[in-house]
Order: sequence, then C-alpha cells, then structure tokens
Amino acid sequence: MSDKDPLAQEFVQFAIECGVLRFGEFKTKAGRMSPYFFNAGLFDDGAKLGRLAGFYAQRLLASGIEFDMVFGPAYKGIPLGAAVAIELARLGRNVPFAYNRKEAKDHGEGGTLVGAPLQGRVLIIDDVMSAGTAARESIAIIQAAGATPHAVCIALDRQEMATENGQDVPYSAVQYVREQLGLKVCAIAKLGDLMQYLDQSTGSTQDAQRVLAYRQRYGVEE
Ligand code: OMP
Repeated sequence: MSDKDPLAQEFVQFAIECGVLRFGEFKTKAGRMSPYFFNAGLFDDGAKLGRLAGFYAQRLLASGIEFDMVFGPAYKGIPLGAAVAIELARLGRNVPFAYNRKEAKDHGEGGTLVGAPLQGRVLIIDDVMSAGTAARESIAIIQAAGATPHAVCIALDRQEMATENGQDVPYSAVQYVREQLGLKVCAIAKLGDLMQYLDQSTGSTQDAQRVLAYRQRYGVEE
C-alpha cells in the first residue's frame, strides 16, 4: 500500500465528521450504485466552508500549479470557488474570480458569466470528479470565452471509470482531463485515501468491503 497522505487523511476525517462523506447506497450521476457519496453541499456553515477552503488552498499551493484566476462552475462550484478565492487572498495570492449561471439572463448585465472576465490560465474549482461530465462543461465554457482551461482542483477524485456516450471507458475522468485535455489536476483526497482511512478506522468493516467491491468493479489503475 502506498504511503499515507496526511492532508488527505485529515480531509477524509473532516468530511465524515461533517456528514459530507456518507456510506450506504447512492446512485451517481452516471447511474452507478455507489456505497459512498460525497455531498459537498453539507459543508453548510461558515466554519466548515472556511476549513474546506483551507484544504483546497493548501493542496493547490503545494502542487505548484500556476493560474491567473479562479472559476467556480454552477451550482456547487460557485461557493467553493468563492471560498477558495477568499482563502488564497488571505494567504497573499489575490486572483480574479468568476462563475457561470446555468440559465442565460436576458436583462441587466445579461449572459451566463458573472464576475471577473475569463482570461488567462483559468483554474476550475469543483467538488467531485466521477465520470467527468461537469469538468467537460466547464472547459467548454472557458474555451468559448477565449480563455485557457489550465487546471482543475477538486475535493474528491473518485478514481473511477469515465463514461463516453454512456459507455464505461478504462480511464478515469481525472486521467482523461490530465492526459487527453492537457490540464493540470489536483485533488484534496482520492478514493485510495478514503480506503486507507477506512482500513485504519474503527468504523464498519462492511463499508470498507463495499467500497473495495465498488473499486474492483468501477475503479481505474493509477
Ligand atoms: P461527473 O460530472 O460525472 O464527473 O460527476 C461529478 C458530479 O457528480 C458532482 O459534481 C456531483 O454533482 C455528483 N456526485 C457527487 O457530488 N458526489 C459523489 O460522490 C458522486 C457524484 C456523482 O454523481 O458521481
């Protein structure tokens, strides 16, 4: 087993304590029945959001990934991107921030983009990458605005097979975005970190076994 990543272990524990990371039976966007689910919407007070932003910023700054601005994709990426932008500024790295609306507005300022103009190397902040649908949407929005989708930072990489036209493919969304689209990707934690945490914890071994079975069915090799 690979070495433990202390930041990832701390984050998994935090996510479980917040009820963000849960075990049971959940249907994913790609239609898979998953024994665990990460619901970032349950980082639902100022302290939790602030601590979450700290994890993102620490991972990002340690990664050495360069970027000119932060983009938070609608809906869940909006508060995440905002919180990360605030935390980066607090750490002395103030960069512009933008987000999109899902519905185009035909009055006032109009359009679907809000905040700073999309330009330069854009860093996308999002919650989870499973099959990669959300990442592809963000990349298209950034390209359409004439900016460069440069990097993605997510809280959890589920390390499972992406889908193409509804079919499973033998690589993850993170691998696709990194290798095929050429973006830098970093994650606070990965499925592998979650499994290490479950192996060490005093929690249910049944959860650990179900997660392992899911990984054997849908997981990818790193
Ligand atoms: P993809 O767009 O297929 O990569 O799936 C990522 C999205 O799925 C997230 O932005 C969520 O909307 C949702 N999701 C979670 O939030 N947590 C999970 O643990 C799993 C999913 C999912 O449906 O795959």
